[in-house]
Amino acid sequence: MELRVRALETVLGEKGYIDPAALDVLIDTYQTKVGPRNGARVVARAWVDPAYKAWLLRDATAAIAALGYQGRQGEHMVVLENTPAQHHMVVCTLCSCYPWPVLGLPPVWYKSAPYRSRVVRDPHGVLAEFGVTLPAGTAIRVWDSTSEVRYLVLPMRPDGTEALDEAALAALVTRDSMIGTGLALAPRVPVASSPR
Ligand SMILES: [Co+2]
Repeated sequence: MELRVRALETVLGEKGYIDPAALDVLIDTYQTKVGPRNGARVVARAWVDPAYKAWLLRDATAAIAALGYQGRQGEHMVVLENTPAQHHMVVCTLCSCYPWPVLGLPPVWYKSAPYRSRVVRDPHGVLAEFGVTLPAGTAIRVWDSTSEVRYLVLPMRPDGTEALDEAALAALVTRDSMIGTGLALAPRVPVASSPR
């Protein structure tokens, strides 16, 4: 595959259809600038700022763009808020539609046929395979991405994070927690505080 891509790139370059410098910029963008850290910053902001969260749930595309994240595959964003009663999971049953500006490129399993077919039929089972068990009263809703609408899950803020600032909160937000196949991480608490 790598050789075929290289051959194709060479041919397209020689014919003048692509600019190798532009290609380098694109590759660098997706390797270093676009990724799940962007989405994590969006989630952390929503956790600390109720007005931002309301905006995010009302008009995700604009609220996310306000933090500087926009572009291809993120033109029409919808944010789904997880609550104790409702857990959201995202899939693209047709192919691999995914919100690039906030999550980067999709993981291999997201594109795999087993995930795409099974998460619809058995979301609890798929979630268990990711090591996540939800409380009995939590319903799961699965959202199918389309070529137009891309979803970002707003995971629940973990308990014991009241003292954390936005950057520390963002570090708890995993890629999977924003797809719905994971939860935000619990904060690392000090083992014991020293006597005063
Ligand atoms: Co797709």
